[in-house]
Amino acid sequence: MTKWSNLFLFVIIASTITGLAACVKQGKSESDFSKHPPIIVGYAQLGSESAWRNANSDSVIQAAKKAKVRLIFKNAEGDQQQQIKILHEFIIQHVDVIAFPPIIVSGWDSILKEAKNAGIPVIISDRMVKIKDPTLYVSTIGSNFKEEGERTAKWLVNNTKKSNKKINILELEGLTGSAPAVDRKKGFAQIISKHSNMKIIESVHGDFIRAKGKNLVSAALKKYGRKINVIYAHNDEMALGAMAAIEEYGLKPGKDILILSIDGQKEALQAIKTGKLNVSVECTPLLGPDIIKAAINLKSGKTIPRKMTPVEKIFTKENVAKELPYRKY
Ligand code: GYE
Repeated sequence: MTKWSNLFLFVIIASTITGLAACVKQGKSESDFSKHPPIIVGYAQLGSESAWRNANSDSVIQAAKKAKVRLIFKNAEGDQQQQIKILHEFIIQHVDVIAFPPIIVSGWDSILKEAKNAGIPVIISDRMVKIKDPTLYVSTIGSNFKEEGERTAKWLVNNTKKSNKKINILELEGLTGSAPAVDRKKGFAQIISKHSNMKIIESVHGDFIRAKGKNLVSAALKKYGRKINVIYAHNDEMALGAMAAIEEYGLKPGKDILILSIDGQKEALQAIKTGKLNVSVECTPLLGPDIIKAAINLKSGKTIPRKMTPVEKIFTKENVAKELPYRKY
C-alpha cells in the first residue's frame, strides 16, 4: 500500500468510528427522550409582579425544554378571570397535564371541575387553593407559607430578646386573598402574639409590588415617623421598596428600622450584604423541574406525591456572602 492509500484508509476508518460514535450518542439521547411518552403541559402563570415570579416562569420553561416536554405557557398578568380563561383554553385543547399557581385561594371550583370531567390532571404549584372537593387536583408543589411567617417572626424574637423594649411593627401584606399573604400573616402573628412588647401597629396591602411597598412606607412614615421600629414585608420586592422610602425619609433601613422579608432574591441578598435588609426567609421559585417531572410521571401512569414542599434556607448577614455568588435571580 502506498503512503496515500494508507492515509485514505485511516481517514475512512476514523470517520466511520466518529460517525458510529455520533449515532450511539444520538441514539442514547433519543432513547432518553422516548423514556417518556409525548406530552403536552399547559402552565397558566399568574403574572409578572416580581423577580420571584419571573424566575418561576423561567424555571418552568427551562425544565420543559430540558426534558423535551411540549409546554404551552400563558401568562394571566395579574387577572384571575384571565387565568381561568387560559385554563379553559387548555381544557379545550385537551393538554395532557395542567399546572398553575392560583393567584388567590378562592374561585376555582367550577374550572377545576371542568378539568376533572375532561380527564385532565391538575397540579397546583406555588400558591394554594381553597376548594370543597380536594379530588379536583392531584398534587400541590410549593412552599409552606405559614412556616415562612413563623420563621421570620422567630428571627425577630431571637434578635431582639436582649432588650425588652416596645417594638412597633408595620406589616406590608401581599395580594389580599392569596395563599402567601394569608399564611405569612398568620404564621408571623402567631409568634408575635406571644411577646407582649411586640405590636403590629398597622397592616397595609402592597400586593407583592415594589412601587406599592415604597408608597405605603412613605405614607406610614409621615403618619408614625420614628415610632416604626420594624417593617415585616411579605416579599422582597416590597421590602426593597420600603428600603428606598426609608432612605428618602432620611433614616437608615436595617439600622433605624429593621426590615424582615421573605423570598431570598438576589437583590435582597445584596441588600443584606450592605446592611439595609436584616433577614430574608427563602421561598424558592425554582419549581419547574418538580412540576415537569410530576407531569411526566402522571402521563406515564405513575402516582405522584399529594404534596411536595421544597427545603429552604434563611438568609442573614452571617451567611449571605457565601450564598450570593450562586444566586441567579
Ligand atoms: O413570595 C412573591 C410573588 O407566590 C410565593 O409571589 C409566591 C409569591 C412570592 O410575587 O414575591
